[in-house]
Amino acid sequence: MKKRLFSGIQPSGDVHIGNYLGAIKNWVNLIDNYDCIFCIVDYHAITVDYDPVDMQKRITNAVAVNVAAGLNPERCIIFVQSHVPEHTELAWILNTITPMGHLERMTQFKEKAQQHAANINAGLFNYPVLQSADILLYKAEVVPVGADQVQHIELAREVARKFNMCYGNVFPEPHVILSSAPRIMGLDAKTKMSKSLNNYISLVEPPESIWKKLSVAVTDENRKRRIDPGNPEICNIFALHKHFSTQEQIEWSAKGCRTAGIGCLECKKVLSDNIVKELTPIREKAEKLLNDKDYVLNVLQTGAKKCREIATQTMAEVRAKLGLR
Ligand code: AQP
Repeated sequence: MKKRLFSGIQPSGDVHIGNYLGAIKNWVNLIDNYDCIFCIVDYHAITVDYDPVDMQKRITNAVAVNVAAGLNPERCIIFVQSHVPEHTELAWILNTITPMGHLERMTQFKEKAQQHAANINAGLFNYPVLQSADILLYKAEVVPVGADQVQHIELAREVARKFNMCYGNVFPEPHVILSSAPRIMGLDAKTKMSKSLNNYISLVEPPESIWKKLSVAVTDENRKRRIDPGNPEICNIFALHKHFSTQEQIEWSAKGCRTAGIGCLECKKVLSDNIVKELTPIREKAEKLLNDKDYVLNVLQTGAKKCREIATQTMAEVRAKLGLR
């Protein structure tokens, strides 16, 4: 039997190349070796201010883009978190064994609390408990995520251990799988590329917009003039070259930067062309899927049905251990 894999993505905005390189590409590579479940985590996305009018469109887009990027629903489960009520039921139970101190240490909570100072709600604080429930509900053993989520998965491991210790063995302790690009920086080169910060290239970004964004993206800030040599190792454009360009182009870019043999714009143009080449089939496929009105609906209905079967079984076990029936 294959080990179970679980991972999620928030419908909190445009899926971007950080999500793609840090998570989605890895998911696609792992799909044959694991029993995979991928979740659009809408309950997580409502922990910050958002417009309810946009939510269903964001969910549909997230599904279409993920499928277009290679998550074939014939070979994995794709579903929406709120379609399976057991997620919140298990989260409540796990809340009762999760120490507040552990949640107070979570870096994402501290960052999001700063970013959303006018709405620091209990859901934002408890986000990692719901995430633990998402994973443990399916007894997933592996969780491929970007570096920003590692602390949350470690918490899920602790929560699983504590539950098993207090009430008896139910949950495996999940392990993180990182991609080769666990932290893609935004085009500002200062913060992680994020849906909620306007510092990204979306997976369905049109070619002219990719170039427009890249042409003003931050490079090695010490390289002020075309004739100044730069340091590729601290240049975010070079970091992106490593994921989209050929070995020859990567070497050309590093050498050209160090010797001032090429300008930043020239270097960005090659990167832009490569990103366009990789993203165009994804954008075109996503558009095609979105034109089929029932496609996403069917994928999500099938996914939710399969997930509910697993979730019902786990919750029966959990309730029995807790003496709740
Ligand atoms: N910049 C990134 N580099 C590498 N991996 C990343 N991931 C996110 N940003 C990067 C990984 O993508 C998966 C899905 O992320 P998410 O939607 O659950 O939420 P997030 O990590 O909070 O992503 P965003 O884009 O930053 O969303 P907002 O702005 O809404 O908070 C995860 O595996 C994540 O690690």
